[in-house]
Amino acid sequence: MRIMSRLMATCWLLAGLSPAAHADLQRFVYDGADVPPLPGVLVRSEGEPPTGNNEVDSGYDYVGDAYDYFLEMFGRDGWDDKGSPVELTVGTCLDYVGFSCIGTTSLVPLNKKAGPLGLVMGTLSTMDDTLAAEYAVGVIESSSEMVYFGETGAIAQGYAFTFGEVVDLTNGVADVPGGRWYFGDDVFYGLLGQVTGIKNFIDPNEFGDPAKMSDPLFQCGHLSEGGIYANSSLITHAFALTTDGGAFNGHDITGIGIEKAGRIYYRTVTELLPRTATFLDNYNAVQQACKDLVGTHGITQSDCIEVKKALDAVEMWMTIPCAGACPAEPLTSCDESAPGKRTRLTLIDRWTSRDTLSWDLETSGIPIDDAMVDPRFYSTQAMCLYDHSGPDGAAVLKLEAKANIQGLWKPLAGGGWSARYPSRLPDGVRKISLKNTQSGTTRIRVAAKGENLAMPDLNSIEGPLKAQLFNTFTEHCWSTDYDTPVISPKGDRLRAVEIGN
Ligand SMILES: [Ca+2]
Ligand SMILES: [Ca+2]
Ligand SMILES: [Ca+2]
Repeated sequence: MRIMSRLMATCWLLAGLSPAAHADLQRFVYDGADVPPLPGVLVRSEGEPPTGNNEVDSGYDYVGDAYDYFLEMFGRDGWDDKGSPVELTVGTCLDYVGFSCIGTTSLVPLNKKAGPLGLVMGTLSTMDDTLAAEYAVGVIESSSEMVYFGETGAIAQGYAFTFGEVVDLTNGVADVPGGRWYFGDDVFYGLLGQVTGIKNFIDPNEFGDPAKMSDPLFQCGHLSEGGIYANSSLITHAFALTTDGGAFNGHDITGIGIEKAGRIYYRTVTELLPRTATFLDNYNAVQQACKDLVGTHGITQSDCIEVKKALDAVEMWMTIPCAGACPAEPLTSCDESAPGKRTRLTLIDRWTSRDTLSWDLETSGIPIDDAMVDPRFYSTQAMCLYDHSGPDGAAVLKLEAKANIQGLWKPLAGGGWSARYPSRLPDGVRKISLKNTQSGTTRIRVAAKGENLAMPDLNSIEGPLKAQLFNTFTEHCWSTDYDTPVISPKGDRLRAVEIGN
């Protein structure tokens, strides 16, 4: 029936009250004290009077607030725009997913087929921003295909946080003084009597989150849940700067207000972002969304200039700084071609969209699952080519192609991993596989193509060529030295073959 799709594991608490009038909304609130199993005991259905239980009643109201925001601003018919109901479980311990009583989660129906959106709020964690963020997960999942891993996951999570706080700031339910742009603020004010939360949109560093792409706090390598939450602050920071304005990183931004900003970001996340969105895609898509909306709802060309400034301020255009860059010097002690096995490297330098790299290697090195860990959660593979065109024949990195979108990796039946990438990904990697063969060897294949593949001038290649694949997490590598690469007379094709010894 449902799958757990999101976990927002943090702690928060307490509640307020909000008005309610929601024509087609169907809410079912459950007391989760005795769960599992979900959803718990039904305690309040749509249209029924308050129960007197503060969490039940405020949760009921906050679902209404989230619903109303998306309805009133965008005409959205419920979380999935198909009028499907919302089942809210409050006051539960989420132990069934392995953590405590203080997380929240959103349960989107399997395959996003029509059905209730399940929102599960840990004990005392039912607040307007946290609940609206989980509701926004349903909105995002039902209207975009974004994978929830790595860079794309951080973007998706950033939008969920953003709309959680937008609902909080616009629902008419007063927040703690000074709580603007704090996520989870009501919870902690209740607990500690001071303004804090788990995220600060306008000052991400307060909670150890990066404020811009080049921030040392940007999380690399382990781009799993933790990295997704931290790096999502690029989205939330840009949104806060767009809304309120401010000076950051050399940019002076004039705020355009929360309504316009919300409209632009909503269009971006529901209409424009691709399945494997990068921060660069988001940089372009947010600006496109603004352009699309000029002339509506008071949005102007000059608003779009401020929107762009906020994106520039957080360096949204950059390639993530941790995408498994090739080392400046080639690695040593890599697995090499097995005796008698042929290994091939082909480079084609045509007009940009036809640039091609292909490399294969069969090695009797360590089994693949010892050489790398689950790439859906950890690491990047970087394909690196070095020649010897440096001073005194020193090695120079000539080509780098990274396979760094975790969500696209799939385990192979016989052990190992493969990933197929759509076109236009950074660095142009299209297909990569690392698998165990039946004869006990490991076969590596990398294929890259297209305008994003940074093909070097083949005529500039000097000396033996070294091809390496590098795993950024385990630092394991596979390598071949091609002593005699052959370059075509026109300089548009390089072929190199070696046989392992
Ligand atoms: Ca609040
Ligand atoms: Ca509020
Ligand atoms: Ca808040």
